[in-house]
Amino acid sequence: MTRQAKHIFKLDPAKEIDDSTLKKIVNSGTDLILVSGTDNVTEKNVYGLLSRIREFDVAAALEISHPDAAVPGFDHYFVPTVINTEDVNFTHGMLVEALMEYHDFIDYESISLLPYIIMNQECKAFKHANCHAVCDEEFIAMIHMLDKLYKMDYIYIEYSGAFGDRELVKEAYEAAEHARIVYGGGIVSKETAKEMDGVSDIMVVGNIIYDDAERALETII
Ligand code: 1GP
Repeated sequence: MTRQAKHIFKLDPAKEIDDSTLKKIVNSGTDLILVSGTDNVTEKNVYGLLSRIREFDVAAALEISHPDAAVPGFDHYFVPTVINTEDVNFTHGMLVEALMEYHDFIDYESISLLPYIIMNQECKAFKHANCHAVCDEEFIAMIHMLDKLYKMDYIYIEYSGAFGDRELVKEAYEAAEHARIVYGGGIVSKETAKEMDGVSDIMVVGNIIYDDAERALETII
């Protein structure tokens, strides 16, 4: 289901969204609603958002930032892993800990690992996950590693809050033979969506939903 997706709206359970905006976003024709956030994600606000999304006919996935906020009822689950972190906890440390506790309850068929290369040094996640800046050569090596050695289904190139380096994203897109290239960051209009459309498999749109929902709708091209 999600491997075929082209466009994803990312909703943060800790942010307010009114009913009419939510209705427009979920009925927009997007392929997937991804519920995901960094701060203040709780079982209560994830469940609250899921029940509102479930009033409409759209696929919904949860990115599990903390096992305590893993809520049943989504169509799919993503577990993030950060590739350019300096801290092993963000690659697999927290994940191993979670599996020690929850392995018996997990339906592995409905979970995908989502490896992130976080490129925007100013974004919250870069600092939160103790990332290091990646040069172009290292970036492409990471793409080959994730695609050909780890054989990941997805590689998430994260520029959250900023529009990325299109040429570099294009190199990744051309280098990946198996993984779907997921691009996120600074898609705020039809023009920016069109620019990244030809160089990525899946486009993720976040902040603009909260800043200007009408423009967010234009990103579906
Ligand atoms: C954030 O990649 C997503 O995790 C989307 O980025 O908020 O900049 O659209 P924006």
